[in-house]
Amino acid sequence: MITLHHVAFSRSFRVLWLLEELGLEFDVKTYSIRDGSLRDPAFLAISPGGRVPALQIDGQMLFESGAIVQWLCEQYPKAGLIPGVGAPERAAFLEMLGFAETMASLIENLNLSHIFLRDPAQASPTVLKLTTARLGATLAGLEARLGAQEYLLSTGFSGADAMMGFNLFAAPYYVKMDPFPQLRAYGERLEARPAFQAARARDGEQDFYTQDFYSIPETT
Ligand SMILES: N[C@@H](CCC(=O)N[C@@H](CS)C(=O)NCC(=O)O)C(=O)O
Repeated sequence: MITLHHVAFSRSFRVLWLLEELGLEFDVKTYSIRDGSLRDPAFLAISPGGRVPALQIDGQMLFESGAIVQWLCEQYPKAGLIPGVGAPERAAFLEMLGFAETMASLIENLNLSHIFLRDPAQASPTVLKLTTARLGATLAGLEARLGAQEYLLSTGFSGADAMMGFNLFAAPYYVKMDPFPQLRAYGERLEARPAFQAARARDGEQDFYTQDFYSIPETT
């Protein structure tokens, strides 16, 4: 019995998608980010920071998307979604798990400032500008790193793509993707995967972004 604790269009999508890639059967328990349910003591007992994803599997409860992605890929080695210890691209896989969170933490800060602050006008335009530039720099770095490669690893699709891929669907709310043609093509490649489509069908509708793009407010 596998249960994913999930918020629509959040980092728990990474695990939802990976579970589909692995062809596993699982239940999804969906939460709202706004109604306090992630701060309920019952949920905090599952995920101490009150964050999703959390995954109940084989009698264990796991949290942190990077750890869950690595654990699942290692638990189901026949799927070939992780280079083994000593394999040439093992380090690149681990780097990409971490880099995905470097990028996601910038998106999270922008979400907090633009969307979740009670009065978004209170957000510092200087900090917004800096955070947006830092997000753009991570995208530029990823664009250069990916080059003409189809997926993050030269060996093909891996758990690192499920980890990173989610960011590419959230970053465009804050950064124009025109300067990143490789990332746009990569995002389309990811979206075309049957497991991605199956995960999208189970994801649910996000209820926090109300605009297609959030600009940095003008400083006076
Ligand atoms: N590093 C954690 C971050 C998880 C995280 O912050 N998830 C967000 C959704 S994207 C969340 O649960 N936010 C709820 C909150 O901050 O209250 C991971 O990768 O699992």
